[in-house]
Amino acid sequence: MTEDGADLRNCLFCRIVSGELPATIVYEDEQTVAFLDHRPLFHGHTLLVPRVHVETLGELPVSLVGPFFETAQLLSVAVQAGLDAEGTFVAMNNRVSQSVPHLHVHVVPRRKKDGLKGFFWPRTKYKNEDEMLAVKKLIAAAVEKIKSQ
Ligand code: DGP
Repeated sequence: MTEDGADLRNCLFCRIVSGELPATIVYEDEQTVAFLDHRPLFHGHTLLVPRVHVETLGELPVSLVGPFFETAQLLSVAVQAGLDAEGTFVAMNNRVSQSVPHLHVHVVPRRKKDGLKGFFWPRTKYKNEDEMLAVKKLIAAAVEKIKSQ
């Protein structure tokens, strides 16, 4: 564990936060980083993580809960606006069904009749890096717009 609370040896998302591994980052601030899920439910599916390494919401220091969910709130508006969606699904697995043991909130753009039913969700792909970058720009622009209002 580093002084900043990162687990660079074992944790995939700590390595993304540190910049050691690539990711398409849509937003970052002092306490949080948000990047595109590489196997999205829909384009724009974003993962929000705290910079410190904790596995579950229950382990997040109380002082970080506010900043963390303020970013989740921002992204719930920005992902919807950026992808011109009708709503969002905001969710978090804690241990069960959690495939990466670093706390993360999923922010997924939703539209009526988009096919998401129950928890057997089909995944899509980005065609290439450019397509992923274009989606990143939509969300980043929406974040900037919202923050300047
Ligand atoms: P969960 O199953 O709730 O723990 O969600 C983990 C998500 O993380 C899953 O939707 C796929 C995503 N994911 C896993 N590895 C990587 C990665 O290396 N890069 C990116 N961008 N996303 C990842």
